[in-house]
Amino acid sequence: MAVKLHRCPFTFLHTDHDACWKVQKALDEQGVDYEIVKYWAPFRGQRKSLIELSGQHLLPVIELEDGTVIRAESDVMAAQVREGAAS
Ligand SMILES: N[C@@H](CCC(=O)N[C@@H](CS)C(=O)NCC(=O)O)C(=O)O
Repeated sequence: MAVKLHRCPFTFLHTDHDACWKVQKALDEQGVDYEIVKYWAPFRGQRKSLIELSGQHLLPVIELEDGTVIRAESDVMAAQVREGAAS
């Protein structure tokens, strides 16, 4: 199983105002091989599988190959990725 980035469906902003993009950019910079899992459900209550996985409803979430789930403020997640947390 590859690393999975659970994220919102669109990252067209490509700015640091987009929490999902910030983390995806850090994964790209680190050369991490990952799969994207998009959540189309617009409402928090509809993200049942995300809540089951991570215990909360916000994106992004990183799921490591060993099943470890990483969810924190996106700035913190990006820093963790740059420190090698997903490598
Ligand atoms: N401050 C949080 C914001 C996270 C956030 O709002 N993520 C968006 C996707 S980019 C989301 O899940 N929005 C849906 C919602 O608020 O229910 C962070 O930086 O991680």
